[in-house]
Amino acid sequence: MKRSYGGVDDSSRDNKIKYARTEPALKTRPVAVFKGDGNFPYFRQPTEIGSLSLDIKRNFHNDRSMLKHYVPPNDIHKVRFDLTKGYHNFIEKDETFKEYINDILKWINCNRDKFLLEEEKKKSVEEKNQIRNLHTDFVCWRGLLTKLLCTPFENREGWLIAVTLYQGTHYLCEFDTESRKRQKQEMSERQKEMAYWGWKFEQYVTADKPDGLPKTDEPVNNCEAFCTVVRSRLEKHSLLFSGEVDAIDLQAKEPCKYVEFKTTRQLDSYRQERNFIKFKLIKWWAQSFLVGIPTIICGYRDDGGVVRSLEKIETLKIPQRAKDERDGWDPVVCFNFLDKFLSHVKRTCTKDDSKTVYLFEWTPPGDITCSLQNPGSEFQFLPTWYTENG
Ligand code: 0WD
Ligand code: CA
Repeated sequence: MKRSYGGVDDSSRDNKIKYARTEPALKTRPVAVFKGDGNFPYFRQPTEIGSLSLDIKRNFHNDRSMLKHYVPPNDIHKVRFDLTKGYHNFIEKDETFKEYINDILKWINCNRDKFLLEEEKKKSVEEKNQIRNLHTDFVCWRGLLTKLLCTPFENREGWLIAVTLYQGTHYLCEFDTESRKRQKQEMSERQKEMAYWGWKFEQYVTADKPDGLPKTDEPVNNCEAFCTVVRSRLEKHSLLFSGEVDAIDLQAKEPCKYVEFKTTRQLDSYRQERNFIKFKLIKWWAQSFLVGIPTIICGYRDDGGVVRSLEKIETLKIPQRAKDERDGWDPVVCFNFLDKFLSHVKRTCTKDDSKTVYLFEWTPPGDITCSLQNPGSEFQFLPTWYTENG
């Protein structure tokens, strides 16, 4: 029999049921709540357990093929990088195709052995292939954790995070908020050009090989990517996440030789520097700190998109600059908040089912709410190729 979806009494159309159980909404303000005893919560140094590459067609490879090498200019204080160059040949990633966390799941499927416990490693190949438990509490992209860390100090952009508990692991996946969708649609030509500047900057300072030279006459693309996969722990929460890494600097003295590239407008006044520290450096710090990247290479540009100088910023020295500012941000608050949020997720998402989605929503400066989505909702993100063998 054909089902009617038009009838007024068909309640199954309403996929979204407000989560009305005992878990109250999680507060994000006042930030003093997340000061705790003032000490940093336990955060284990992230360790790289693998990596993945995405080629120009965004196809997954379980390797380091897309890793780039940092090629510093002769004089970092005096450069001339025209970031608008080649804008009309930009090969842009298809943003309409949503990738969810599929590439991380592909990496997990290629690296099941890395999740086995010591006693499980002794079992037969057949038995080992049956083991789906990752012995990991959370799996997500690093960008999602960056957003969570910045939440206590963020006043503009909210977020939408879908969570599915599957075989003991909480998988987290970000979705665009309505406001973000609107912003993307309404981007002006100037904004699109400025978004290109960041990608072009990377091309000016990288090569495919350690002794290679930058090829700045070739088209820039934002499809290729190299991502590190790391394991870490925050208090009671074991984490596996992956983040894009811009390049490696084989000359670096630090044990982690990865570097992050950023561009920003040159700072001309104290007010500009203050805003840079308050609103931009928090994001730069959170992003690089999460995967243990010690160095950020910052390109200072003018309004015409020409970089005139570079600066090496040490990730670990960033928080002190924030503390020196009047009502700056505090890394202790960021990490305590993340710990509290992950505990809240564990308390709230209790049904272990690959098709059940808990949707967490946040609009600053409000509370974090959660709604339970029924199977088949637009927020369901674990693919059957990942779940059907388990
Ligand atoms: O939730 C996320 N962050 C998702 C990321 C959801 C689904 C896919 N991805 C992809 C990104 O496109 C990227 O290739 O995963 C890869 C890395 O994720 P991430 O490291 O967790 O992302 P994030 O830390 O937010 O951004 C790191 C870099 C960006 O560098 P800048 O300097 O701009 O922070 O990843 C790149 C970009 O280089 N990136 C993107 N590249 C193409 N299209 C995009 C995008 N939409 N977003 C970030
Ligand atoms: Ca970057």
